[in-house]
Amino acid sequence: MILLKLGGSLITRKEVPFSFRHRVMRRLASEILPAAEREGLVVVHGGGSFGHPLALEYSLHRGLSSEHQLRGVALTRHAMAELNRLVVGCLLDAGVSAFGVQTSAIAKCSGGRLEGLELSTVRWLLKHGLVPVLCGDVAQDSELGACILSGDTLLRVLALELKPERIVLATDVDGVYTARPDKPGAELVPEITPREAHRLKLSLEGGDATGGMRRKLEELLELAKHGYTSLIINALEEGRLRKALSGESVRGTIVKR
Ligand code: IP8
Repeated sequence: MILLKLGGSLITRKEVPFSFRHRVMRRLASEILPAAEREGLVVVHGGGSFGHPLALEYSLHRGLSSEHQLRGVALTRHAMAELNRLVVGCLLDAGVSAFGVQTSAIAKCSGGRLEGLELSTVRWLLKHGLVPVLCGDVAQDSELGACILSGDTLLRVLALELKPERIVLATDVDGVYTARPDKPGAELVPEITPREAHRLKLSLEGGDATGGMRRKLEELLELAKHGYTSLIINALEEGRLRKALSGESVRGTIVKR
């Protein structure tokens, strides 16, 4: 089984609120189809310019402290439902039997940490060869009232539960860099292990409501400690996602034990 995360900055234009990259997602869907036909597949996608602007505007990543934020909770859920519908639509058009699963209906958090994930629907879909499509979402939180659950955290917990053979994070950059990728001298780090991670001088972008590349790497390093290897790739490069999903070696960052 393969676990695939489609980054929010890959499938949306991050700088333009609510702008879905239809053409990119249609191509990604056609690259995903062979993997979906060959083996089990679970897709998680991020919030991009649908979830993050609202989460930040209503400070949902800090939990609930005022009534005014309730509208933000509802609007963020609505935005993520819309993005999920668009992703699932492209996958269906490409021939993938995709099935949107509402993350906020199956996740329980506490203090911003994901504590429980009710996976019977996901297991049922996988058993019958359907492709569950989950997303980062606003979620119930027993301490904070509500929180923003990142698709990267969701990916880590799904991996520990579903034990995939392959984990691929498709983003809009080639992988983890030693400095901001647009800075002169920035180099792609081809492989990172938990042991070496603290020695690498990485300058990682935080920035959005859930911590950007830094959060991504932390979650993957945690998975590496459990023996899972994952691969971060730039899926804006045509054909790279298809190759990564079939296990071919491609440019990117491998995070492993
Ligand atoms: O983009 C965040 O998911 P991520 C989801 O995977 C929301 O961190 C609602 C902002």
